[in-house]
Amino acid sequence: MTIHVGIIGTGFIGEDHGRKLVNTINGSAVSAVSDINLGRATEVARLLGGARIFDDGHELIRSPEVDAVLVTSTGPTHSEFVLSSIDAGKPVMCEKPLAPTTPECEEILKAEVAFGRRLVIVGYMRRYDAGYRAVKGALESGAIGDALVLHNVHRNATVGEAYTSFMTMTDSMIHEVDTTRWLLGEEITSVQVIPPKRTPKAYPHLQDPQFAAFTTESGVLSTVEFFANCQYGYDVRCELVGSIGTASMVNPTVASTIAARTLAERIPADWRERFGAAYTAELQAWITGLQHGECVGPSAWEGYAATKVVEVGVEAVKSGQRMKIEYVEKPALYR
Ligand code: NAD
Ligand code: ISE
Repeated sequence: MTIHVGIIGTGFIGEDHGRKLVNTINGSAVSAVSDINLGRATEVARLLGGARIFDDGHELIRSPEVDAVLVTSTGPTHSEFVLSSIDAGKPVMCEKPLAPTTPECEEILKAEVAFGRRLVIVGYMRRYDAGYRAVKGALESGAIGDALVLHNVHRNATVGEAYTSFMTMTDSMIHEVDTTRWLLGEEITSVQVIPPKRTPKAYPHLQDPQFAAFTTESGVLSTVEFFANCQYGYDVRCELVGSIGTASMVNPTVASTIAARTLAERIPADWRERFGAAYTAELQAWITGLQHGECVGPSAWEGYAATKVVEVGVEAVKSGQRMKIEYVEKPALYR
């Protein structure tokens, strides 16, 4: 059975996911696209082999040509399209964040609970990355003992002028929030943000790098160094320190050359290169799940929890204080 996907938002990641759904993933086709930028929608529809173009994302969701919805538009538009998909009873994969605010996420939780079964997954693709899975495997096997400290590194080569110090939390560190929760299997209970010395390579309004410390229910400390303008490439990895050992991963080498008695390793340029295989695995798991009537991927609860932490994280950026995090009660659907 082929799952016909409709994509709302045909920017960078909409196009990237669309290409995978058409060329790489087994069991999927892209039947429809929508973007407020019609020129962009037209270009991507052509690249994807002639998907139908809808002026309005809600019309795309209601179309009988669409079995499942992929929301890859900008964050503030996510909740309306996820809610509309639930209303239509259609499975929906939403890129991070589920929504930028917790009231929007809570509305999605309520709508899905009222619907009675899971339809929503959120694009936290690192859960499908080989390195992160190996670190989780080491913890679960007992090889490193009890988790004590998680060190995370997240570096982008450069960011544009529109990128703000709050976005270090809401756009970038939100991934470490999700990986911390998923690796350790616990909720985050506090966040503190400490600004290090600034790089001269950032726009003056941006605190860069940014350093955060999260604590979890059992007291594990998870630190994140996020560096938006590290210049040298895209570098994302972590080390989990346990009571009898540690598990760590490398930023995968894209290619290496040996010449003039020098070994040079090329590292990824950006998230598309670094996490290409993880995006493919995430999309394949979603599509295969749908073929079997299952909703496979991080749930709307995971989306809510990540947004909750970064919402408090933004307050922690402002205050410099350690801020406590409290959640709404977890509905039975997600337990
Ligand atoms: P982008 O700006 O390249 O693309 C967003 C697209 O959405 C644009 O083409 C825009 O015109 C369109 N859009 C905006 N409002 C719309 C609406 N109401 N209806 C239809 N289309 C609309 O951004 P991007 O980098 O592709 O990011 C998109 C989303 O994916 C963001 O939420 C971002 O956080 C997420 N993202 C995730 C990862 C990841 O690693 N998982 C990486 C990059 C981006
Ligand atoms: C981007 O939106 C992503 O999600 C990338 O994975 C992340 O590395 C980057 O910092 C974000 O801007």
